Amino acid sequence: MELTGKKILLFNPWIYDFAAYDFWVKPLGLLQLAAVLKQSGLHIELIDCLDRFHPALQNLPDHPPAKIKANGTGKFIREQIPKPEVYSHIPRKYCRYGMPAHIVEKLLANLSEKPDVILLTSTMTYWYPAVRDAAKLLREYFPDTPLILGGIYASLCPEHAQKHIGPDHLFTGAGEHHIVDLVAAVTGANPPQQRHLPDGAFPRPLYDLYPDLRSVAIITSRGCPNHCSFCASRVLAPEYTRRSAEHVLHEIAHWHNTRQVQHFAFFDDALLHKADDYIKPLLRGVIKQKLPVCLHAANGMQPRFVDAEFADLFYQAGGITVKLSFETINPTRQKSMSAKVTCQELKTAIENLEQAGYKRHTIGVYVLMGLPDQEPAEALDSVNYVLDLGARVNLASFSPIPHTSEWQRAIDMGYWSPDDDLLMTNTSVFPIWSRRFGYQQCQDFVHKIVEKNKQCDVVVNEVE
Ligand code: B12
Ligand code: SF4
Repeated sequence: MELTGKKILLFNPWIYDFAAYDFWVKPLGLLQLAAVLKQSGLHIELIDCLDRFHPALQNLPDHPPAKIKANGTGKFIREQIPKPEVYSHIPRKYCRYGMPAHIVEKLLANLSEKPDVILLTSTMTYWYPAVRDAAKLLREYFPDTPLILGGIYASLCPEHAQKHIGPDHLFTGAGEHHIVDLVAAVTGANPPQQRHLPDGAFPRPLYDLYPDLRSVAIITSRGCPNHCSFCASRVLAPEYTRRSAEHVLHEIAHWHNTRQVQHFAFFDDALLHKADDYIKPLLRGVIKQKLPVCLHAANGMQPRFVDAEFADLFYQAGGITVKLSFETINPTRQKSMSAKVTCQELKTAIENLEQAGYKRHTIGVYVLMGLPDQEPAEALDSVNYVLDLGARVNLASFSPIPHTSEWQRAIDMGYWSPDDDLLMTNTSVFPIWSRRFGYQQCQDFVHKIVEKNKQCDVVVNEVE
């Protein structure tokens, strides 16, 4: 049986959380897989529950059309849903963010053809109930269609995902080089002899699947050369690989020229790695082609590499969102946790950005709160250091991600158990500190910081 012509449904589930906000979010993994499958002649349909601009959402009686801020971000539609038992002590609304369920059902019912395979993705570990509900709904509509689950949650916690989601097949890790064979295997079709994706290559995500495309998420690499104790990057991608800067420049120009996309958000773990050979030539290309785009560094950039030249190029190329990784003022922890930044390096990076034309208060700096052996005073001192530099604080609450060394430390210190519900890895519930100090004390701490300076964004709350 031929693989060509098989029908694939890609499904990106909702977010279930206390808060969520659309920071240019796109299911990049699924879109990369879609590109590979399309090259092999398969027919692709996408239901992205987080697509705020889907035509099916534009004339809803209960919800006004999606608004887009000048920086390309915006609010999701949300509906309150019952709070899981483990969250009963959290005095906040728990919601489904994204397309209302009845719209998703309508899209499923109106699919042009019954799919031969469904590819379901997953992101944060603590969003698994949304993945479970998506799988249940997909099973109702297509009980005989094989359901394959992949993505970040599935890769970090495969046993949990197999038990709670119950897919027909569970896939861990990067999928580009395996997806065609996997789809062939589950449909009983012959795998193609020709491979369209050379080893190590990155497919260009298939954004063609969006009827109304307002922003594009870009990833230039997989993995990270650093090894921070709280991060799962190495677990997800043990090796660091990157596509060519020309390929990325072409992608930006293509979406701008063909779909008038203005906002491009980099999702890289380490965007400034080998900046002289990579991001700087890329930015020069954007400037040379006079592409009137807005660039967003969605994840924290390493201050050490924000030299005067990079700052200048990013500014000239349309760099709007600048986020820097700092995490803590504590020099011992800086060394033991990542060795990727010092206080002086942050100061110099901010000076370089200011010289390039950025106002200090527009520069976001990530400060981490809630590590197992961290006292609130350390987080407060870190916040004060950033505010004294005139920059904005992005207060990020720690999530104990399975298999990371900080997760192990939390277990060793008695604040965490491998049997704890993954819902408790949610940053909004202050996984470790709420056990040490109580949830309300953590909230008060956050509010104190917000009150101290309105320039301070709280990542756990800003997504309200
Ligand atoms: C971009 C990014 C963000 C963006 C967008 C997040 C989003 N909602 O999508 C922003 C900057 C907003 C963000 C924020 C945060 N993030 Co973040 N983020 C990432 C990052 C760097 C990349 C994700 C990505 O797009 N990867 C690129 C695609 C191509 O890879 P992929 O999705 O894995 O897909 C591949 C495979 O998984 C597989 N695949 C995927 N789906 C499927 C399906 C099938 C069927 C198959 C077969 C295969 C398959 O094939 C794909 C191609 O190879 C990851 C780290 C990482 N390296 O993955 C962290 C990560 C997901 N984030 C993390 C965290 C902690 C956060 C924050 C909570 C930080 C904080 N403390 O405030 C916040 C809050 C998040 C929120 N409320 O949305 C953690 C996860 C935590 C957890 N417990 O799950 C990660 C893993 C980083 C880390 N610290 O280790 N994040
Ligand atoms: S630099 Fe960022 S992505 Fe890399 S290991 Fe550290 S936290 Fe993770």
